[in-house]
Amino acid sequence: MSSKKSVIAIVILLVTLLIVFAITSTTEAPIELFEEGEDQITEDLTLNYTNTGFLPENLTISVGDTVEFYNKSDNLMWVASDPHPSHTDYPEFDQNEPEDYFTFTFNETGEWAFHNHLVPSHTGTVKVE
Ligand SMILES: [Cu+2]
Repeated sequence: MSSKKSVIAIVILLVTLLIVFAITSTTEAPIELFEEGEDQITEDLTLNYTNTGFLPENLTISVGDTVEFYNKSDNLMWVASDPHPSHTDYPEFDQNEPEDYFTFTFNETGEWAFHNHLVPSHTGTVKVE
């Protein structure tokens, strides 16, 4: 009788451990994904061009980071560094033609003001630290 009871006790203990493990693993998994997920990193290095301008208007990144520009507006997007129209502040930081997607890796530290070459009043700044 007592051995049957200890078997039951062990089974209950194992089931309890399984439940605890299941709960901890399901609550920990999303947190881990949120902290290490690529989506969040990508989001920080993304600039969306909208009908009212660039969002966010100012972005701070680390040297060597790649920023992605997405055209979500009804206008054409041609990202280029200031000043308009010569783009001499950071000549490489120039899309050179209108495209709905532009990606640029910032290898120079500084505060780089830019604009949409086709709508120069739409401006932004990428601060590279
Ligand atoms: Cu320009």
